[in-house]
Amino acid sequence: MIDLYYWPTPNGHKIPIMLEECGLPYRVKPVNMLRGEQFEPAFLRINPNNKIPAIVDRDGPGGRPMALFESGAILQYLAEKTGRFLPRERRRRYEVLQWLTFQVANVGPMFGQCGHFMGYAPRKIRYAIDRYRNETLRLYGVMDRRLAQVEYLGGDYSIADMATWPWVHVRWLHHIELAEFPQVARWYAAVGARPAVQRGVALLAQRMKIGNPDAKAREALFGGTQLRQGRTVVSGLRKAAGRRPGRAKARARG
Ligand SMILES: N[C@@H](CCC(=O)N[C@@H](CS)C(=O)NCC(=O)O)C(=O)O
Repeated sequence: MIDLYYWPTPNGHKIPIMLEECGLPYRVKPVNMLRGEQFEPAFLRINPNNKIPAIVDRDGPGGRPMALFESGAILQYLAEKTGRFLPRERRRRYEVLQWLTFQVANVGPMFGQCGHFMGYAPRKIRYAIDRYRNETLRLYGVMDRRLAQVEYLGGDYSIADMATWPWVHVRWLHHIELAEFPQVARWYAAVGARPAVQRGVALLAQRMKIGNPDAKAREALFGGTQLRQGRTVVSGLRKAAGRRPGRAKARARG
């Protein structure tokens, strides 16, 4: 049995999609990140980075429980556990891992910042919007050219597609028109037609509140609770910005 620490967001969706594809038994442990549940000590012991998704595989390696965070690592773990959606042959395996890494290192962070500055930021900052939306458009171009050569990102359908599809699913947040990216549109429809993908993305869908955070959600996601996970608070950063770099660093450490 796998415990899935989850909230219905693009990063969250990846894991139930894979669990459904593999037919692995799992139980959902909702972590309401709009109410700060990602900061509860019990969850921080599973993911010290206070983010969903995370899993605890009760039947981990050696028959002992295994806790895991970071969606890319979880997808790889589940693929190795089941022998599915990640080829064994090294050349094909690394092709998939390369596109999985492309998602976690590029698509997630850039689309995420694009959505943040376009939809969530209290002030609309032109430079930030242009920077992240242009990066988002550039990454759509990369995917479109790749998908003109192959059917799925990693060659055959794989964990790379499961990681990327949920981010294209919320493209309305980034004002993306799929008609401009015909190969991505073809791939998006093919992946979205899979029953396991539909079941995965439907998990807790009624609690999904992307793009419209209330005051409590803003505090949990972007406010003081986040900053208190580190050692420096915003006012400290403001003060430090006026000091010479060496001193500011020393003070932040001290
Ligand atoms: N690199 C991480 C990103 C996870 C992530 O950003 N999760 C977001 C939801 S999409 C989250 O839990 N945010 C809550 C917070 O930052 O406190 C992964 O791929 O698992």
